Amino acid sequence: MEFWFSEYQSKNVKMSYRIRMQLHREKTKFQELAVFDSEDCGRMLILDDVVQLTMKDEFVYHEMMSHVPLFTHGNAKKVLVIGGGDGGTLREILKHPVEEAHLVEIDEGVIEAAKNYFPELSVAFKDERAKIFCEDGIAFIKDKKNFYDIIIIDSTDPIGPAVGLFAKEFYNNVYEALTEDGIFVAQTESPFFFSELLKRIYKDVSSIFKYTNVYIATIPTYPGALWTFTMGSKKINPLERTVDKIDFDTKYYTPEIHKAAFVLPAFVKKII
Ligand code: AG3
Repeated sequence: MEFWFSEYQSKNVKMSYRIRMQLHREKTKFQELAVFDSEDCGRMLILDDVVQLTMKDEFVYHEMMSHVPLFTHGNAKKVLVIGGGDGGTLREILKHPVEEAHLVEIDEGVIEAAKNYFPELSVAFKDERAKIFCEDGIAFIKDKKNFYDIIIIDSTDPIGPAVGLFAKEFYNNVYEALTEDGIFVAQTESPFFFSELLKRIYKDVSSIFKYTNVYIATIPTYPGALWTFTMGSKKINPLERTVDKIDFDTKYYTPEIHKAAFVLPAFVKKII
């Protein structure tokens, strides 16, 4: 008997995974959550039928979400992740000598699933520099002023509870919560399937931050495979920063990749 899981990558494109076993399924307070063990991609976390991560390629996304802003900043002490309840982004942040890494995840179910099924990611929760808040990130950030060096928005797609994390008003609050040389990064979807969204975000972020840059990575299990991250920086020009060396292990990120990631294909440049 064959058991397949499919995600609609767009209205007319599906990506399917052959599943070995369903490990968990529940309706949390906010969404439907599933953990599958798949043949070729290993364990996968699914929220509302959308693949959030697979063990095969999670390193690309989590390394690029974290190391690009952290090395661009160069001296981050306080870092905030909004979303990212699986712990993958936090794990990468904690490879840097930060003092505090806060994570605000709205859905406790995601944190529990990570603890039970993704120990390689949720290992980050045990670090004494990590502090986990089960709250709405939009409300959490409103009263924070001039506090975080880096803010990373590790959200789901802009549907359901994540819609507000793609709004201009939220980016304004992120700006206020950052220190004077602070940097923020958000995952901003595929330029193939979500070009309008990317365009709008770029416009909103540029109207708030001194520097706005998009960078890219290849993530085979996300729609379009080519994925964008949008960075807003208050003072540091990301394109003037070079990274000489890194003193921990990575699987995707290197100093060369850091530089190359800001080089955009012509059609992406045209979108933004
Ligand atoms: N954040 C979700 C990325 C969006 C995936 N979209 C999709 N498959 N349609 C990932 C959370 C991992 N920390």
